[in-house]
Amino acid sequence: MSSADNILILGSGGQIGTDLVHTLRTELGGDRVIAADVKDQEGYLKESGPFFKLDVMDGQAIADVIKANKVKHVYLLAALLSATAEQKMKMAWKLNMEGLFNVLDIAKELGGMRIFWPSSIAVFGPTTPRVNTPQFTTMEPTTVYGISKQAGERWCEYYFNKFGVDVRSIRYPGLISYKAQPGGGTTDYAVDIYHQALDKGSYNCFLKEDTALPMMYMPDAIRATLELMNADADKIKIRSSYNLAGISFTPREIANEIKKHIPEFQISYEPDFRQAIADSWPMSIDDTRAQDDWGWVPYYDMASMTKDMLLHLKEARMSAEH
Ligand code: AKB
Repeated sequence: MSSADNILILGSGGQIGTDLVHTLRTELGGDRVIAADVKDQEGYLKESGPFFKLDVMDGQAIADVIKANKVKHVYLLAALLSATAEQKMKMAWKLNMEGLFNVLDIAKELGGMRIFWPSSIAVFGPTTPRVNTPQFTTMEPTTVYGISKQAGERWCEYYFNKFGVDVRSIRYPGLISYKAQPGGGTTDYAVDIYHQALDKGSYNCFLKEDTALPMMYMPDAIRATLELMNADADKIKIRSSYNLAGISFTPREIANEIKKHIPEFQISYEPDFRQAIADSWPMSIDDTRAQDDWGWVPYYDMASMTKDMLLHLKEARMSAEH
């Protein structure tokens, strides 16, 4: 991508988008990073660079922005996550698939573009080996979200093989961040627990205490995303989506880590429908292919993530008070 070319981030108001826009605008300058979201935004996203109110279902509007702004890289982050998708089945399928088709078709038509599309550990299901889940294995997802992500992976690979679309993807684990809250996921508890620990000193978890899930701190996830997008095309051997591992932990383990900083913190457990989703997903991930192909190495463990999360959330609360 030359310095005259620009980047478009669709779904920029969400959990990943908020951090990605921030990192890219800091690195490249505000003007080159176009933020877009179906909802109008306030503050940083609008003030630090161009912003468009865009629906990913509107392929023509996306194509117009891409053509008018010399966009070469597109990050398609708009999606309904696992818990919401179970409640809004048809809408989740439509949004998660049509948005992807719109962007892949634009890339196919215009040529010379690079697309990032997020997949998820939700592509795996109850028949998948749950510990150290391999890159290539049985994949029979039982959630609406997982089915849409698995189908999306097949389409990404198809568009690469048939039409040469340079599409790249990561199977994100649960993502933990302090800038923006996630919405509608099964792994969301691992963000909320930090907020509630600071605000109330207690947390009522919707998963059982021993439910291990793959997770990752957002700075690692953003770095992985940019390393994948900036890698030479010949290094990207997998065009469906890469397994990516960070940290695996249970609600009890993260609560114990928080207690090291907030000794009075209490956790209780009241599993709901999200328990069945979590039970169908891996407990840990083997990401050897990401390590070998484009050099992936995670930095954060549970202790360093917890220290950093609490520091930033405390700072945000202090600056909100003043
Ligand atoms: C979710 O919980 O739905 C997401 C995911 C693992 O993709 N965070």
